[in-house]
Amino acid sequence: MNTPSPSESARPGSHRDREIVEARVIVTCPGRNFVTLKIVTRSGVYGLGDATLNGRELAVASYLQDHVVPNLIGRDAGRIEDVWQFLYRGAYWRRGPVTMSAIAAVDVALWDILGKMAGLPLYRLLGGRSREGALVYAHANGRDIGEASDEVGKYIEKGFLAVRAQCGVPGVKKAYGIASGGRPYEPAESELPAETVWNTPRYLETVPRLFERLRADHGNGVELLHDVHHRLTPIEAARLGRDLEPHRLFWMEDATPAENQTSFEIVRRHTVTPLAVGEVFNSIWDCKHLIENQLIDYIRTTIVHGGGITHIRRLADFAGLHQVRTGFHGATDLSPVTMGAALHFDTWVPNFGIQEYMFHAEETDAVFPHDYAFRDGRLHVGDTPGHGVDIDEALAAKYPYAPKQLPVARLEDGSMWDW
Ligand code: GCO
Ligand code: MG
Repeated sequence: MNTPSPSESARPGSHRDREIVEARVIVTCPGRNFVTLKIVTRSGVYGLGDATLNGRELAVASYLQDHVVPNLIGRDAGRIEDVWQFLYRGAYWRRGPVTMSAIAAVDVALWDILGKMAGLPLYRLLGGRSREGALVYAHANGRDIGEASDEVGKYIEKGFLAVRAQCGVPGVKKAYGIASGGRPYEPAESELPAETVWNTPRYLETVPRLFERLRADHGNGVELLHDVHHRLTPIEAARLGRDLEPHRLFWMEDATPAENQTSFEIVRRHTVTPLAVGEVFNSIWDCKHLIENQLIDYIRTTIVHGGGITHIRRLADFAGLHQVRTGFHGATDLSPVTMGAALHFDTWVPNFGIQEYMFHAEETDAVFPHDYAFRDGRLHVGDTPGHGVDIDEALAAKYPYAPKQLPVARLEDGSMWDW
């Protein structure tokens, strides 16, 4: 390790000022669980990173607390790339959602520190503004087609230019994406997973009718999206994509599980409905074949589960070479810290497509004060140095961790299926 010269340590932002003196993991549940890493430098400047992995939060908290934090103390917070390589290559065990979420938390906290020390918002560190705001899509859902259409109408009235639509499927109890009891949709609702039942034929009948109705009710001026949530086989996904073509979707998301990247060749061969995938990926290697063979149109892997800004920037650049655009995951289980960092990224990245935006609960927003704001169908970042999201630790301490897991899905005969 280099030892800074006395003159260097006297300058603000010198190595000694940047030395990491403390890193702590904050687990809180203001409406839902979040794991946050706070890294503090000798100068008192701190940075925040999100490490939330829905339903598996404590695995990442322990990975950070027990295995990463001891490695951070004494390091130079300005060596963002070296710290990334140290945590990725140096762990020997590479990739995976737990590891990559932990690395992301460190990486985002260090970029936040860099911005604060430089007095610059994150998007300026990345290369500056490419657009005035990030186009976002909201989530509309309803128990049936009529209710879903009314919900889409409400979002259009609020100024949204793009809306994801999901509706109940006759005969399917607890369809994906449908809110119950007038509350916003939040899938991780019980300590042990809720059991849901899936029926592919009923679903394939319903979804094209939903979008036919949405176009009839709302015209072509709004972008419409749909999330299949990994439920179909490749050939079923191909058929749905084809049936949806007349309704001009912005994208069909997670049409089939994507561990086997070549399965998207089947979907692509049969439909021109644009394809989005990747919210469960955590590395460029999960989508290399999909991108270089132009089997998808949008990559959804985002900062928190994909190794932070340092890795997602590489992924986005690689995607850009193949005309694949970003469409970052932005469900409520990604904390405002991820949303802030993602919006700075969206403001800069040349091959930006769209950003998902589900609103956080009021308690969440109170624990994580932030400066991004919705205006005219887009989210706009502020000019606060760093990513612009803070944490109220005293308030966070009032919301203890509450274990919750995501649901599982079974077919009607009891076989496990993909949720
Ligand atoms: C989306 C996602 C979410 C996930 C959730 C899991 O497109 O927003 O599919 O709804 O199910 O993030 O934790
Ligand atoms: Mg999704």
